[in-house]
Amino acid sequence: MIIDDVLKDKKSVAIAGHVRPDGDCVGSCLGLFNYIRKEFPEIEVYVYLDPIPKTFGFLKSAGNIRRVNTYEDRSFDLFVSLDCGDLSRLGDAAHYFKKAKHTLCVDHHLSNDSFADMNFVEPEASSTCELIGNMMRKEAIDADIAACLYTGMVTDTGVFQYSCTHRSTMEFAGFLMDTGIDYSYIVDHVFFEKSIESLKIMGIAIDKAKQYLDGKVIASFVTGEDMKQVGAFPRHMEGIVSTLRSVRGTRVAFFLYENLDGSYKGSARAFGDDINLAELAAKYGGGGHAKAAGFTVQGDPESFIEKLVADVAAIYQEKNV
Ligand SMILES: [Mn+2]
Repeated sequence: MIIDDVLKDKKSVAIAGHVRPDGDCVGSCLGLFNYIRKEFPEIEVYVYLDPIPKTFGFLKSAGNIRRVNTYEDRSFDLFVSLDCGDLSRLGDAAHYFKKAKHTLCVDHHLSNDSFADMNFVEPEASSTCELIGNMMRKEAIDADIAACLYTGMVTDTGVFQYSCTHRSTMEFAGFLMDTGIDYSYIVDHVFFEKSIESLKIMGIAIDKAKQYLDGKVIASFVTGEDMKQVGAFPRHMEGIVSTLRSVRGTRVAFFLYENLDGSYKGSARAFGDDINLAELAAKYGGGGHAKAAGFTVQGDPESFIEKLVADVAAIYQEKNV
């Protein structure tokens, strides 16, 4: 699919991604927004996202991101949903999706149910940024667009480390490097750099971590009280589950933190192929990828962790792991 073919007869376009936008979501949305502005200046284009992490504020047009006005009764010629596995994860932007004349979904979530008119869903792809980037006319990709796309590729692949990284990923990243982006800065700024609050809440999470099933599973959680103690907010939780996963011998890591309403947001990471976390997360109303998934649960986090460990134990018993 070539994006120019989809755009050429459109007068108005809305772009949106999933709630609590991450690097791939922000990068793909802003990458496409900047591309349309450059290549199709006659199109009226808007990008709608929840407030983005400050980290991504350096990307071009980050200041142009809008919030949805659910009272506004307008119908875009095209609505592009990026990096979003289902309609509910679009949040308020679903309002414009439902009213749009045409809808396009570009995504790499395993759980994506192809909810648009046109769907380009590749669960094997490293990132939505790689997918949308490959739909663009190569010659039109300048350093501003490339920085957006590179950001999403870096964050979704853990700096080209996870198994979703393919030869095509490296080749496309190499192409983006040639546009003149400051790739060292991007990697450090969007992946490694942390706030002191992030490190402190990670310290608490690591301290509370417990191992199960002979160390194959590791899990931890932090309460709202823990977060208050170090001034941490949900945006400071990035990277904790991957750090837990890095403990030697770990096959699956779980991390939960308390939301303002008392529910818990959980994330899971797997190493190896013996478990499909997207399926496990779906059991609790969540979703994601085989090796990285998320969910939201009610109740006591410790007993929920026991449940997750029992699920993993059952899968391992069945598979003889
Ligand atoms: Mn993604």
